[in-house]
Amino acid sequence: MMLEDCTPWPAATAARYRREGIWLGTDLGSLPRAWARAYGTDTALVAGEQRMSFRELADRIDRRAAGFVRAGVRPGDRIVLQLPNVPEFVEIAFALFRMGAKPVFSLTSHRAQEIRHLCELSGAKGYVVPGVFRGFDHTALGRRIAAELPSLTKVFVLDTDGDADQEADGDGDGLVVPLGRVDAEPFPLPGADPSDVAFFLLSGGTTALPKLIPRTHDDYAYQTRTVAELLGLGRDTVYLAALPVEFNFTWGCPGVIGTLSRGGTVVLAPDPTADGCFRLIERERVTLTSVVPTVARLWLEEREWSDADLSSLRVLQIGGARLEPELAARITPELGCRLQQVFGMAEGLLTMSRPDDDDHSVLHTQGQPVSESDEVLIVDEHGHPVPRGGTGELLTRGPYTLRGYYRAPEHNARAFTADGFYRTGDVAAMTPEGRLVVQGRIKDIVIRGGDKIAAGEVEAQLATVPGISAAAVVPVPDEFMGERIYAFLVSRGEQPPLTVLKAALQERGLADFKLPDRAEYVARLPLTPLGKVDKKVLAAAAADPTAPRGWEPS
Ligand code: OOB
Repeated sequence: MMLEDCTPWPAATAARYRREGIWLGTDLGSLPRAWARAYGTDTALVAGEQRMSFRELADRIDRRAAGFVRAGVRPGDRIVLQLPNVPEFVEIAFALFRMGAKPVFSLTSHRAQEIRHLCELSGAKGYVVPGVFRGFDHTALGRRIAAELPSLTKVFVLDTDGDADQEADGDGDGLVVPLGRVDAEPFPLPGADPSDVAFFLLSGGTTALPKLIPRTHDDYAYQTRTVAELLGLGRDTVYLAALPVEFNFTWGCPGVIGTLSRGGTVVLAPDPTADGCFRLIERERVTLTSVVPTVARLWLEEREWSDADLSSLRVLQIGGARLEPELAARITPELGCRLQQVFGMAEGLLTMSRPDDDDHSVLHTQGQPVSESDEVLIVDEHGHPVPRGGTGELLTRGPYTLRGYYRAPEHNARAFTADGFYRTGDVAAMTPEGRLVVQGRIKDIVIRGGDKIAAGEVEAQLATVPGISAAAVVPVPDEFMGERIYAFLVSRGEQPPLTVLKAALQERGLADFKLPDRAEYVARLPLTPLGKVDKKVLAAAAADPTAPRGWEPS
């Protein structure tokens, strides 16, 4: 049974996935104990000077699961999880799986706008924060949101300096709980239903507000197992989590879960900067890691200056945004490892090049779907499949692709076909050998250095700034970030400059990575014959700021 307000797979499809051994009835929360039995004192996690064995990890997870129950968290409760790449992220995510609560994976860069929305939409009972992180006080934000949302009754804090301890010592309302106290003698827990939601990922979003993607135990266990197998992971695998762990790419493609499942070691990097990651690759003899193209470019630049020993690195996975073939071609000669292109989405479908693919396919395609049960269609604007080799929108369904966003019936009616295919909003073609070539998008988002920004979300915020009467946001190509955020604005009176606009959006609590990189005032926005803002015209104009604005009154 799936949590309410989710869309389950049709019963016959689910039965087939079980019969065919795709869904094995695995409860993610039970994995760490099984790993501890198989891999015992081998190293599971490395973070800074800290090293944790599989047994230690499983013990900590059991204690934290019991601790959450003691703190009043119940099976089915949603808990927004916002932690950086620290061992506690892994402990807490698995402790929540173990006791049946459902973490909602948030980015550490999320601020008031995003967190309030996530807490409200998910009806979260708890919010797990790092305390003060990179100068931002997440605990204070938690207090503010709890004051607005009665459903939020616990803010769990990693860094217990000050605030949390004070309150735990007596005078508070029990809202703020140090994570150090989420620790109790383990007791038997029933375990979760494998067909139920294990956690929520965030969608890259095409709508003004981010959507929640329910991922079930069965579907995610299948995804991680399949990708780990495809890459031939084993006990000698050392995976570097360079990107944030809450990113689906890092968490399970094969990432953290795939590596641990095969008895490998996960090294948590605090951030993806080249210098730090190169030192970790050398020190820990890292064999596999995954980055977005912008990070890959930084690493190549740093490589020219660095004498770090990267010889242990066998495969660099690159995905999350379009990888320029020129950049792809530099990976093996300059970093000395194989390149694996990954096209993926939090919603499910993953395509990857295979270890034995020829060089040309590795450089120029995004590979094949990871599962034989992935169904992929390329359709024209009427929804009809195009002939092989033709370009169109990519549609997909399969054993680890969602059937509906959480609590979003209206959006779901548009985002899925009647027979359950998810409309990815990506434009792609299929080679005769069945490899995907991603060519563009029809969805209204900007992909800035791998971060996904829904144009509608930024537009809605800009429209609330005094002086602004209309706003349209489009991507503009950028050599370094892939794309940047370009805002066209209409103003009746004053025209606040970019710095003022950015400050206003920050003040409203929008995450920094969504702030426009450039703003241009125009007399009006161009419209399509149907009266919608013509984003094609705007994107072309953004790419060439000196070209005449043809739609403008002369
Ligand atoms: C990954 O997941 P999301 O959910 O942050 O973003 C998904 C979207 C895709 O629909 C596509 O528009 C874009 O990101 N994308 C790519 C790409 N990989 C993702 N566009 C062009 N080339 C690629 N290789 O980004 C994600 C999830 C799991 C693994 C890897 C990436």
